[in-house]
Amino acid sequence: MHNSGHKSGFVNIVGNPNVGKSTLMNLLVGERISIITSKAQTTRHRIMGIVNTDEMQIVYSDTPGVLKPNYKLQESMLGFSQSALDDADILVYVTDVVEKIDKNDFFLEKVKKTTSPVLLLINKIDLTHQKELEKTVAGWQAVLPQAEIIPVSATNKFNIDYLKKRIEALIPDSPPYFEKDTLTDRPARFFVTEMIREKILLYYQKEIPYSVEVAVEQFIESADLITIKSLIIVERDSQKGIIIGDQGKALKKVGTMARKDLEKFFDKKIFLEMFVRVEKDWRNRDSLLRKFGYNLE
Ligand SMILES: Nc1nc2c(ncn2[C@@H]2O[C@H](COP(=O)(O)OP(=O)(O)OP(=O)(O)O)[C@@H](O)[C@H]2O)c(=O)[nH]1
Ligand SMILES: [Mg+2]
Repeated sequence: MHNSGHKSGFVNIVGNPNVGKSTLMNLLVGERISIITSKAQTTRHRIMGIVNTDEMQIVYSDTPGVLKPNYKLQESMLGFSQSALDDADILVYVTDVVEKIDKNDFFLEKVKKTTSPVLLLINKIDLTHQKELEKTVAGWQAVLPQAEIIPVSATNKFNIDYLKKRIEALIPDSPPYFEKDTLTDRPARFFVTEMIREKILLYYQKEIPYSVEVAVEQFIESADLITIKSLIIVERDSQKGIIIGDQGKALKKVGTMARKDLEKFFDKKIFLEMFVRVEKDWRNRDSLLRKFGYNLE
């Protein structure tokens, strides 16, 4: 392959939890790659979404919100976010209009040291006023002078076209990194686990969603039907009861919501079976974390 006139690069989206990274990712890629909920720590992996045209291939990465790890799962999540600092051709640092600038100083220090161009997105400007926003912009300008600050609203799609233009202008000359028809680095099964996890985040309260992992045991695709056997893993017996609910009603509801989404995503009929299993303290167990796709140092 020759690279005359072709541009390609990694655009890595990082920032604190809940600022709208995944919402922006999906807008930029134009597909529902990442799950989005109002709860912090929705994204747990680094997920790539790839935009291809004849002259360009942009490889976007969505990452988990940055946090101080309390257990091994979160150590792996932070590792994914930090890895995105190292290989970025363009770093997209996302904050929002409510977040304090000094939240997670340790990560910001690393952002300051990157040599790649930094686009600092102030998201959710639909929630603020011009005067407030000017103050926020000035505050960030002082902290990250090298960054180009772009106020946006992902939900209102405000300034997104401008953002895309800036990204396209900054993408370096390079041959493509992936085949030109690739949309993501993740297999179909991954999106199944994510869509089920999204419903669990939406449907259950407090600690439950954070104690849950989803695995796909079986994924059989035929011409018009996909048969899926999935496993919901929890940490304690009491959580298993809550997930299943009175007479299995809660799990049934989650299953129905997930199936509908999966049918839209795959454009096929879905037969979805769900089982719940207790794996004590899985969030701290190396062997299980590896099995679920979390890298450990
Ligand atoms: N008002 C408003 N809400 C937004 C905007 N963008 C995202 N949100 C909401 O913010 C919440 C978090 O969005 P996500 O995209 O999941 O945030 P994230 O940064 O990926 O979060 P983690 O994966 O937990 O780190 C969701 O409820 C979104 O609907 C915006 O421009 N304005
Ligand atoms: Mg996210």
